[in-house]
Amino acid sequence: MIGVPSDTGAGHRGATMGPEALRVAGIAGTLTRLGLEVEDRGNLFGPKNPEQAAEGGYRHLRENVIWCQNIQEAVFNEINEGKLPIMLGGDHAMSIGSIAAVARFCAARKKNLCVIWIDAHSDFNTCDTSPSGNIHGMPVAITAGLGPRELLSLGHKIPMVAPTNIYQVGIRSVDTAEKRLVLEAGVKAYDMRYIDEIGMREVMHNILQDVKAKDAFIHVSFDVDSLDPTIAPGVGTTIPGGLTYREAQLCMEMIHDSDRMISLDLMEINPALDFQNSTAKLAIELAASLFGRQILPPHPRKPREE
Ligand SMILES: [Mn+2]
Repeated sequence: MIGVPSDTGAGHRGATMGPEALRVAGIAGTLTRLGLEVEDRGNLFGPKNPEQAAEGGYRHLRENVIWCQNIQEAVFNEINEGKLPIMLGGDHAMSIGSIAAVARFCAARKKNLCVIWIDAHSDFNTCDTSPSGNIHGMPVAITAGLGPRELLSLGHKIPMVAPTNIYQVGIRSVDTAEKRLVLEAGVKAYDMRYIDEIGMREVMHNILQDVKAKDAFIHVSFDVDSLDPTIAPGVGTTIPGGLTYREAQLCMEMIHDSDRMISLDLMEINPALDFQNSTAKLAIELAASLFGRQILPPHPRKPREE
């Protein structure tokens, strides 16, 4: 576990407290009880939030670059030693750093990488489409090759990940100009209507079949704002109509069953907006499923085929 106490990419302050909220809610104990060996590397250091307005279309570009460089280095070192890095966020711009590291790792091993991006937002803005300039609305575009040179160059190549290897789950808020970019890039976005109509099981089945066909590793980038705000109030950008508790659990359980996850981001937990740390606690419940916690052992008539 690598704590990343940054909110330099966000519009609201407070995600800086996310890593500690996850620790206080007991993430290490929960994972240890699943039989995992857990090491907490503490928090990375990075620039403070200068609370400046956007410059040239970006807020805090320089600060975000430094944070993401530090993350890239730390995550790469861990994954290269055979560990499974978990980034405790922190705002979602920080995933540019973790994905840069994981993509580099996969490229060196000639393995494909797929990213499962669980989020209310597409996070596919550029400086031309973003209404705010907040970089946490841009990380998918940047990993897919659209964005400022300073952040693109953190990757081993441009794009870090082929857009068609990015799968989004839970989407329900896409800015007007951003929609065209998402469609043009070929990102596989499963929005809430899609989930409503065909169900989480079918969505995840489709995604994981695709990943299997590519024989890829999976990086999971989980923004807690994907969850319905009634169960996850502690986020800066609540959007109604999000994933239910069971939809989110099934998503995580199925990713675990694929046995392909090599790294995880737990992002955008904002204790300043939370109620009794409930959002961090919920994130840990979901992380437990990602790491194999099961309600019961697989049923003999299991509907859990790959
Ligand atoms: Mn996000």
